[in-house]
Amino acid sequence: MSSPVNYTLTGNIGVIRVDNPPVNALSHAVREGLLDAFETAAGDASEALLLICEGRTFIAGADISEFGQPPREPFLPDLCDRMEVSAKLFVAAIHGTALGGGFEVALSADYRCASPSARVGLPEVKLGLLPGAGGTQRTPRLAGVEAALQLMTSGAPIAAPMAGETGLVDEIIDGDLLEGALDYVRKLLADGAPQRRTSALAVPEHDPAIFDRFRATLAGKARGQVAPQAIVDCVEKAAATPYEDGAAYERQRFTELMNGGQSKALRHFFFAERAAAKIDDLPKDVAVRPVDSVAVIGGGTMGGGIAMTFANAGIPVTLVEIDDDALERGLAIIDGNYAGSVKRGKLSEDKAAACRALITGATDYAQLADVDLVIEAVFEDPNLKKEIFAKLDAVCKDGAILATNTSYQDVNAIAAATGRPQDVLGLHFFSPAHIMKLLEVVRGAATADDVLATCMQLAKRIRKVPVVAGVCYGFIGNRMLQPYAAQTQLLLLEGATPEQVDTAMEDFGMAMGPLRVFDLAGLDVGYKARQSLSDEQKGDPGSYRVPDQLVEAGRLGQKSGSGFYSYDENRRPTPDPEVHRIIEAAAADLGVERRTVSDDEIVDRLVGALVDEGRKIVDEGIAQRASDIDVVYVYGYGFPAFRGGPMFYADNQGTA
Ligand code: 3H9
Repeated sequence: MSSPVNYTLTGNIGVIRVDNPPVNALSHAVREGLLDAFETAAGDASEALLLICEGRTFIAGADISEFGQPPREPFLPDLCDRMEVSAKLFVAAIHGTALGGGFEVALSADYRCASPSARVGLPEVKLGLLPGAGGTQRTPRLAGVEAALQLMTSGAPIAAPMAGETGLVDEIIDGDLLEGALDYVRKLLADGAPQRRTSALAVPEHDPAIFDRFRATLAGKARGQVAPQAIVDCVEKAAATPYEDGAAYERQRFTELMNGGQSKALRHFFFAERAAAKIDDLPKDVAVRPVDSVAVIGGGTMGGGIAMTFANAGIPVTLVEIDDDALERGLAIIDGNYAGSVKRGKLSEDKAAACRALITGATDYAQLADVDLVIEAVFEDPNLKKEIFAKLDAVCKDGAILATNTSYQDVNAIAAATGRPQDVLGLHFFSPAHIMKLLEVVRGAATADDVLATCMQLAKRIRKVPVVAGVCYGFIGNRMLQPYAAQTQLLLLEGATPEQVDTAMEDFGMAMGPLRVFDLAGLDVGYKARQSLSDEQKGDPGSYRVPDQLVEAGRLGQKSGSGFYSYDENRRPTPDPEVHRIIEAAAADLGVERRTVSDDEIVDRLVGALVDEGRKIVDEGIAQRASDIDVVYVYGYGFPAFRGGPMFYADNQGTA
């Protein structure tokens, strides 16, 4: 088999090319190929070496699919050390993304040049790891302690020009990268540029208190995660000891993390996210429909967020409301959201203005005659939705995709309101829609393959993570929420308090405890939904008695200043004795004897409720695979990624 690494001489420059699609990951064969190239170069006429990659990117990291298997030499840290001591000037030329081990290879070069569009980063923390091939030791030597900590603990890549400012990249090359990089190497040789071993540089001056500052911030921001704290330890070591000692320490901590549960879970999640984008029974060659214009029906919080999502991806959007007043209100919410993004530094003023300019309003369905995709986002009234779809059927062009953002309703019944059910599907966004990454793509019984394929591809364009769901009440995520919510209420009756349940779940890693979530969403939403259900449909009275009584007492959640908690003007919750009394009275009334409930029981029963429903969802074919459920819960419901999602978590608890 031919090597994925090729070495040729171009004049006096030895050019090493890595060609290992799709992302040039550092598989065993690539590591061997790189070592061979360096050995060959050591004995030939080359005066300098240039490392460059074929395809869409520079090396995007170690090969994650090899993790967990017996390691095979050459090991990456040794390879980086070997490359760094090359007797010949060594330059890396970066395009696409130089990530993780890939960027660590580049850090072992004497100099780095990059295309202006390239990005560099050390995202290992997102896999529950730390940069394990010298990255924690070399990065602070080049960029300083603070920039290094920022880069590695966030895992977010930075643009090459910014990397240039921090000293991680030496030269930005416009135009053809190979030609430009060869010229750069020739210039370095002509100038007599010295070899510059990153590991031999001193770590720049810094405030020693910075390490504890990062530790404290990360204890909040990355609650419960071990890798970010280990990264801080390694950088502190880099600042305090010679490179060799720091590198040995990094190796030890990397191995600990690699063998730990959090990294296993996060690696599972990495592949789960990518598997979710694949639809098993869809032919590979389905041609997708062009989507160059979108309409959103309904300018409420959800519709506005959806409109922003498309505009932010450069796709023009028409926002449709019933009259001018409603339209004005909808557009004003969008204006407010963009102003907020600018204020928080998430968007530049120019970018926000350009995105906002892509959103126009309409009150007349006739204006939707030419759009490629319509997303209905009005409130959950099945008859209204059907009416809207019948109207869309009458005005939209042939081939337009008609989607509903319903959270619960029957997508097949909505599709049946049109004469083209093959063009109809659900696109279920999560609130706030312009921020949350999850998109449930609900496949109706008649949804055409190309409609589905188009929406899966479109999801990536609008930077969402799509998961396919079949039609059932609540699809994947909200269907699982029902037994979770019911179990939460039973725990309260049996003896837990709202604050105990929330704290136990937040300590487990949930972004927010269930009762705080219910208060945020508004307790009246569920209350209203329950009014149309029979007693049998409502299920165990214990699962809704307390929330019903809270609503009847005017406690609707955050918006009314009280729900399961009392809220101050900054919406900060405090436990409320009145709620405890309501719970105790409901328990007495239902004949439930209260007892001490442990935190472990809370976690077991709540996660267990999710998993049990998740299993049914997979068995019924509503989800394609268990790992899709993990993706839904992490991206849509704040389940901790470092536990891999509910299904992975359950798999790792043993059969019992
Ligand atoms: C590391 O480097 C540790 C070292 O510090 C120390 C070692 C001792 N390995 O995401 P995409 C696959 S840790 C194996 O859809 P995009 C991916 O599964 C690593 N496979 O493309 C998918 O396969 P499939 C640090 C990988 O264009 C296909 O490539 N590096 C790897 O949207 C396309 O991926 C990272 O964490 C890999 N490293 O995004 C970077 N990367 O088609 C992880 C990708 O069968 N990668 N695949 O589903 C990424 O962030 C994105 O893939 C990237 C491209 C931005 C590069």
